[in-house]
Amino acid sequence: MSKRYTLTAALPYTNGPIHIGHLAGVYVPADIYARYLRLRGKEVLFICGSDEHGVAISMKAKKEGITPQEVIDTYHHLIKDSFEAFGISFDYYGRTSSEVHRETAQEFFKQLHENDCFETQTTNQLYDAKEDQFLADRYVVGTCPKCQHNEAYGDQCEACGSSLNATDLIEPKSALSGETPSMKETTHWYLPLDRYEAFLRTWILEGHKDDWKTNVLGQVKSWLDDGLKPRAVTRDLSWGIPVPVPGGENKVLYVWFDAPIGYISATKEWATKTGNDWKPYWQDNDTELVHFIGKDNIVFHCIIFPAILKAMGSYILPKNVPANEFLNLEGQKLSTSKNWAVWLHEYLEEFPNKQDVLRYVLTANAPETKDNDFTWADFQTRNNSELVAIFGNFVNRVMVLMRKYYDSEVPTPNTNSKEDSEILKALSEAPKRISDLLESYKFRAASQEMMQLARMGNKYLADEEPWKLIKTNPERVATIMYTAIQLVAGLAIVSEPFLPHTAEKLRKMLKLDPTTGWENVNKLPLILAKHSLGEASLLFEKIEDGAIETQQAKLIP
Ligand code: B3M
Ligand code: ZN
Repeated sequence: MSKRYTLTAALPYTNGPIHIGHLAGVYVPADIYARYLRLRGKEVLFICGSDEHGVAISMKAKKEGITPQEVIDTYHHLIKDSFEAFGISFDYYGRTSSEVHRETAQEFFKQLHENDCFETQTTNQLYDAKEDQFLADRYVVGTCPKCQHNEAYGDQCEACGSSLNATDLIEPKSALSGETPSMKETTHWYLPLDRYEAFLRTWILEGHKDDWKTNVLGQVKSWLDDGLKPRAVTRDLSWGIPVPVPGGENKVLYVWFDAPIGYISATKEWATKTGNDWKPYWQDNDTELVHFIGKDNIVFHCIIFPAILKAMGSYILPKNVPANEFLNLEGQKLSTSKNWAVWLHEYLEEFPNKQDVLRYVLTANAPETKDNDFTWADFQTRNNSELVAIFGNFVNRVMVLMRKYYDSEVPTPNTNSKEDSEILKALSEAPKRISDLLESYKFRAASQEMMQLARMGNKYLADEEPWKLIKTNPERVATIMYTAIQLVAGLAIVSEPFLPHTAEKLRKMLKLDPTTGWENVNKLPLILAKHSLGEASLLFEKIEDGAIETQQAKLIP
């Protein structure tokens, strides 16, 4: 394992709230990984923040008749609060409207400019004369030349996922005025991606062919096989970071040039705040950089940003980019504009204190290798039949019996039976199995290993029936309950990455020594005889049909 980890999660655009698709694809897996590494005692810096530039923001402002600043202030706070509520444990949550970020992004641009890492090109671009505005990215819609979808944007077609140039669109229309644009000449800086083709091929397709996800390798390969072209890194817009070189007047940096640099500026801000040095997190070869993103961001994190980092010279490259596929909702694509979504801030109002339930459902059914579906029925089943009936039930039974038989003081065990030894062996081997899965970004399978421990505990109690033996063989019951409480303590530790709120409650209930960590689980016991346990509290509760029907009804347009 590496010395230090810099983990980044895609910076959400602050043009709207976030929904379960974001959580499932990016933030929950990133948080599981961060929490796991911290539990292993690693040095981890987990970075995110708001992506506050780009056309998405100015369009939203225009639509609502407010300023871009008002848009970003509203959503920055809403999104940040949602993340906090779900226990996404960022070490720092920045924003790309900050001064440090402007400076950092401009420094990158200036250095690349000085080192002749850019080309300039003067071309005809789509122009909306009525609005006196060049049309790029989301300012222009039209028909996708690849799949004929008629609502493709000037930067990307959401139907087929192709990345586009505004001038590629068939029958383009201005998203501002609805007019057919004219052409007007303009000059921009381009990053000549073609210069990096050989390097990218060797680094990713050869160097990472065994450890990167196949969906990521597949996209990278198809980009490289198509041949990389120079990509404009400036825009004729007013909302963004000013281009800091002569000729850059009235131009700003392309949002995808500045946004990933946001990870670095956020690290700088964190370092200043905590009295640390930011450089090792980005420039030391002993640091493992991992970008958590959704599949629509692969090209930016595997091709464009690495090309920028490489051109800068002193930066490390990502060790992995475990991009996820998309989550659908009740069989349909999540859509902000069609309001087909489960918004996190609304979920929190309707299911207060059930953050871990959603985290669990989204992990157990994560879109890791293919698009996956979230349904409210599945949400209910996972809650009622797994979290309540297996995890919660096991913990509760142990706590109740401990109190009833021993006034919550852990009994001294007698000789282990074959069954007890098997349980302890399985428990001590679980961390390794879970670690191996987590370290290969198989979070779904890892969550099921965790649940399997609770399942095993339930079966153990059902087979041993301590409630029947207590009168006739109390010595045996002491051993059973001692064994069972080890399993509960093991769950308190290994469940933390997945169910952080629950794990915290469990630790309190058990009065677990706070230094007890991942490594202790394979050096049992976790709890000694005579240890006094705390009060049991409810971990999960059943979700009734009515609550599910309310959610399903909300989705009917
Ligand atoms: N804001 C796009 C997105 O939310 C973008 C990610 C930036 S990561 C540097 O899909
Ligand atoms: Zn398309």
